[in-house]
Amino acid sequence: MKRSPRTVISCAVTGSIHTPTMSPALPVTPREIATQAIDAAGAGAAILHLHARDPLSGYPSADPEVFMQFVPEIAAATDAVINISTGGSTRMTTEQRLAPALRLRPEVASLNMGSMNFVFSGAARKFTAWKHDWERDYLLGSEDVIFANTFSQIERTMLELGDGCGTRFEFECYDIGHLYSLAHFAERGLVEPPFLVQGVFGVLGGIGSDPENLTHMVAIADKLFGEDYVLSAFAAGRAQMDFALTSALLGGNSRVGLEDSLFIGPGQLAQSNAEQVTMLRNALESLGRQIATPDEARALLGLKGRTEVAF
Ligand code: KMH
Ligand code: ZN
Repeated sequence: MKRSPRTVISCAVTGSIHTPTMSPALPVTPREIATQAIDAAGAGAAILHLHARDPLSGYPSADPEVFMQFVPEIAAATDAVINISTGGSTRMTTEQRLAPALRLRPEVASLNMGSMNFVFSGAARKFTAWKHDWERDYLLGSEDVIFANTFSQIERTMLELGDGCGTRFEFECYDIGHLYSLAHFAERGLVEPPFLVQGVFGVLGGIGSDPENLTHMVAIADKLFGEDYVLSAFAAGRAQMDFALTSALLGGNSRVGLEDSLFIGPGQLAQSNAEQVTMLRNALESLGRQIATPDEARALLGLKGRTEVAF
């Protein structure tokens, strides 16, 4: 592992797993996404991982024009690294998922390293009344959908977004096998180090949020990539803060955000993304760790710089 001298905190602001009824803090409109992203950067997030939503319904959106209603504002207000999702939602086509990043040409985009079940239906059984009529079926429907990330989709993303736009990737690895897939593409020369390996734990359909799985992922990544990778990790749900902290203490980096957990503690909804970033930052600093600036993240990851984007 290429150890990070100071911890790079990523914040994933809204995502496509949670729905508006599940938390009043979940940002939906461009205004809400921009405000919360800017506040998260102010709290110490060096990288902002961004999805979009339909401003009225809150349904996950891949419309580049919706992204353009908040990304330029965020970029004007912070020097944070903008990371545009190519995961979108599990209901989107490859074309839809790639469109925002191809339009915005960000410094970083996520790239999901394997097809899988990606189930987030649990919440559907916890609520009986919904703000929007799409929410319950969307959540339950995740039990009948494959999150498709074929090798040809991955290769296309590497060519069109990586080579074509100079965008580098947050490689989302939901299981140990995804590391070997990344190694395959690296061996073919389709991606260059340093690789930002984002360990994703606790997604139903992916590897579980047991700490042994994080140390095992690190052991295999060390074997496959040596100093050519930078670790980051997060867990969806209640283990979010544990994994963010553990990854940092292992010499890696951390991701938090309402995209993957709506909580700040057991049974306590977070009031904002910034609240999660602040909790993590305070915990790390209390242990003597320092937080990386956006430019330190750029240097660590070999990013192209914020003037080379299309927003
Ligand atoms: N919500 C995470 C479990 C992406 O946007 O490309 C996965 C994620 C993928 O953030
Ligand atoms: Zn995401």
